Amino acid sequence: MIDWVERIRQRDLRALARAATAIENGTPEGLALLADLPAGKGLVVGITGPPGAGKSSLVDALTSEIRRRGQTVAILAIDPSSRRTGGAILGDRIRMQHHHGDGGVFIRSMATRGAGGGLSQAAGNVARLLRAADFDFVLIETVGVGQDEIEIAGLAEVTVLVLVPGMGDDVQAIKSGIMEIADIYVINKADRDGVERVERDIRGETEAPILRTVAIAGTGIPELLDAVVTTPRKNAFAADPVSRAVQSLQAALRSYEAALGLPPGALMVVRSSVPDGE
Ligand SMILES: Nc1nc2c(ncn2[C@@H]2O[C@H](COP(=O)(O)OP(=O)(O)OP(=O)(O)O)[C@@H](O)[C@H]2O)c(=O)[nH]1
Ligand SMILES: [Mg+2]
Repeated sequence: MIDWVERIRQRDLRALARAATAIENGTPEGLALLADLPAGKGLVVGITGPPGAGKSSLVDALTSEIRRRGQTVAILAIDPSSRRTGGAILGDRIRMQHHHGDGGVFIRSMATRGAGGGLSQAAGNVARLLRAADFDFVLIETVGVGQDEIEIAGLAEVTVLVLVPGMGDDVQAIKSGIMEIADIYVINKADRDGVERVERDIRGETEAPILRTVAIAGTGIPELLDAVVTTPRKNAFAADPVSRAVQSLQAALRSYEAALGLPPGALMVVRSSVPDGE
C-alpha cells in the first residue's frame, strides 16, 4: 500500500485506476489507502449545470487548454445512477478519447449511488485520491439535477455553473438552488440566439463573473481557465476536519447533515489506531 501511495503521487495512471475502483467500492484496501494519502495541491474545480448544457465539451476544451499550458489534469465525470443507462458516461468517454494516451490526463467516470445521491462519500473520496496524485487540476463534472450540484460546491474549491441561451424562465427556476453556489457563470453555446437575455437574467442575481463560451469551437476557453485560477479558492480541502469515531459512516453523516443543515464536504476516512480487541 505504501508502494501504491508512491505510484499515485507519481501519477501512475494504472495505479490510479485501480485505487479509484478500490475506493469507490469501499474495500478495506481502498479505505486504508485513503488514510495514507497526502492532501495534494491541485485545484479542484466543479463543473455543474443542466443536462446537455455542454459540461463535458467544456471539460474537454479546458483539458486541451490546460495541456497547452504544460499542466496536468484529472477528470471525474459523475452521473446520477438513474441516468447511467442513458449512455451519457459512454458519450463522455468517446468525446474525451483524443486525450487517451496522454500521461498528463486521467479520466474517470462514476455513477452516484445510494439514497440522496451519495455524491459526497464515494465521489469525495475519489476526488481526494486524484488530488493526492498532484495533478495541477481536478475537474469534476456533475449534472445539475437535484441535490448533486449543491454537494459539488461543498467538494470543489471553485464551482462553475454552465447555463445556455434560451433558458429563459429556467434561470428563475434554478435560481434558488445552484445559482447561489456558483463562483463563475458560463453561458455556453454562445453561438446561439438569446445570449443577452440569459446574461441579463443571471446578472440580476449575482456579482460573480459571467463568461461566454462556445465549447465545441474553443471560444472563450483561455478566459474561462484564467477566471478559474484567479478565483479565490474555497477551503473545501484545507478546512479543519470535523472528526469522530463512528460505527456507521452513513448514520453519522445523516446526523451531521441534520444538525448543521449542510451537506458534508470532503470526507476523510482515517484508520483506527486502536489495536484489535480493545
Ligand atoms: N452549438 C453548440 N453546441 C454545443 C456547444 N457545446 C456543446 N455543444 C453540444 O451540446 C451537446 C451536449 O454537450 P455535452 O458536452 O455532452 O453536454 P453535457 O452538459 O456534458 O451533457 P450531460 O453530461 O449529458 O448532462 C453536444 O451535442 C455538444 O456537441 C456550444 O458551445 N455550441
Ligand atoms: Mg456530460
